Amino acid sequence: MATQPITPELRRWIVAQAAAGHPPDIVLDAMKASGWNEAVALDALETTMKSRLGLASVDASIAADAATEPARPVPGAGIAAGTPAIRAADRDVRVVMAMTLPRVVVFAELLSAEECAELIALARSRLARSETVETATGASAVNPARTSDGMFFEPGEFPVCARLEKRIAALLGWPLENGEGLQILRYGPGTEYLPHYDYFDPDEAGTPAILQRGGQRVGSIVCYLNTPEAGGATVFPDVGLEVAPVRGNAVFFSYDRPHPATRTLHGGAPVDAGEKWVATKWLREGRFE
Ligand code: PD2
Ligand code: ZN
Repeated sequence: MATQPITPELRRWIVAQAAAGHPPDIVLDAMKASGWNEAVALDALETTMKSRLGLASVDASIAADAATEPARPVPGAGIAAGTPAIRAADRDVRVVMAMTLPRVVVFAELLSAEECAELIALARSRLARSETVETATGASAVNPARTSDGMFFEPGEFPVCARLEKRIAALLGWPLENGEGLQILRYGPGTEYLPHYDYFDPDEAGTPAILQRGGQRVGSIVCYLNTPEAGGATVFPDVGLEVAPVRGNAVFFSYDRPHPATRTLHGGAPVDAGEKWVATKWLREGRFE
């Protein structure tokens, strides 16, 4: 197929048509009417819209489907590797690595060793087999994909929770009120969390009820409370990324729409030896109360 350069003027025109609400087939017809070859016009249209959506490297059909969901503002948008340390309320936090698609940032020293131990001690007596929100019904249920034990703290339930929540809010520039309570998970040897998305599937019947409280999840931060003897990485299979679980560190990822185009499929790899403890905080687009 012949390629034709997409001039800034053409790009602006295509984006303006989309912004005015004209569907892609109408824009394509207009381009053909002004002399464009259909295949070349389609290519220009797709390339422009994907790049506009920040989806330049995802498959065209996935990008088109993703565009049916509006992009939402996300936490931590301005964070880049190379920033030496970020003052997050009461603590300096370092950026170990940052990437754009999926949007993932790894932080070092978000928690002190004492804070990790305190969260584990407070959670231990309240552990039960992990439940996840069933989007089909909106209720909590034991999920066979997740073989860890877990519990939730209420937001601000203990001073250590409140301190970490304030720190995360400052680090990511996201309102404290938009955060769910901290979830603590304990994985034993051989246990894992199979790959999943943290957002609520818009096609599931129970999702509208879940969204009434705070709207969609737009970000997750998984904080490592210990360093397992072996295994237990947080994995992003779409992009072959593995994040090592190191006590006090955290992996943050955001998703501006509830769609696989965000490439935020992720899981907890099996723990090969020892235990793995994490504290996960999910961030909603609105107030979670
Ligand atoms: O423990 C993890 O690495 C992990 C992996 C995937 C935690 C979560 N998801 C989660 O809490 O959502
Ligand atoms: Zn998850």
